[in-house]
Amino acid sequence: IVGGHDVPAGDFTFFAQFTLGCGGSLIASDMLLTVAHCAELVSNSDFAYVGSHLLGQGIQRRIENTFMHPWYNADTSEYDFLVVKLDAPINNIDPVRLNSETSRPGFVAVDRNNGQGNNQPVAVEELLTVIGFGVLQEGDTFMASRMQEAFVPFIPHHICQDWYGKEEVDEDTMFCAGYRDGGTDSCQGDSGSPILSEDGVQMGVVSWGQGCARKKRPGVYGRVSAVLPWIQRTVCNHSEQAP
Ligand code: 4AZ
Repeated sequence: IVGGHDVPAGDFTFFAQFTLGCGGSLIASDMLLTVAHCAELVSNSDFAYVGSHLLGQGIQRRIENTFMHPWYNADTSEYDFLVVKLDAPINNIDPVRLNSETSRPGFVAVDRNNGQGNNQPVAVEELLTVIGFGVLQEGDTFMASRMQEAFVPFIPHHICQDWYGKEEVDEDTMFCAGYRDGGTDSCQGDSGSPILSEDGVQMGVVSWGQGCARKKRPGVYGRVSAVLPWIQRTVCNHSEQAP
């Protein structure tokens, strides 16, 4: 994460780290969500660590199996999702809630006049929170030793696509978040980490971007609502603890 700050101990306990890098989130007691482009690294990791804001700490579980989204396209990054089955459940940490609203992330109405005058509420881009142990600057070698969080606004698809130009941003399966002038972003090592709404619902997964925190090159996130039925089916079919 570039341009973020340390996460307080005890926040985001559903966060999962893999030994070799990449992040994820606890979505059922024995299931994690991450990205398909981390599949090899996840499979080769000795452990997933869950529940700690410190690198290489937390509850340890082994990776028992991985389930890649069947429509994952490594060339376009469409459907960049991977569900991971752990060898044993984690019963004392609440899983994250996953977003089901296809209209989100998007815009939230905010009354800019503080309810005093006649002004109508205006639509502003939803402010999202991305977390992870990825590098603190593009080109850095070492992961962050403490979990970082950064606030990044949702970016409408037509604007993000205009900024990225020839590079395709698929609106159905991705969304962008960040600032026109950069400065705050996810970065290398954050892949698979969750991006959350203000009320703590997971809206996306860190998927790709051109560099980190560059002007007009915001982070691109896998859109959770696009694949929620697949996630729920996969958890239901493979979790030994499904509700
Ligand atoms: C990466 O290499 C990576 N700025 C992750 C996120 C972003 C760029 C690169 C988004 O894992």
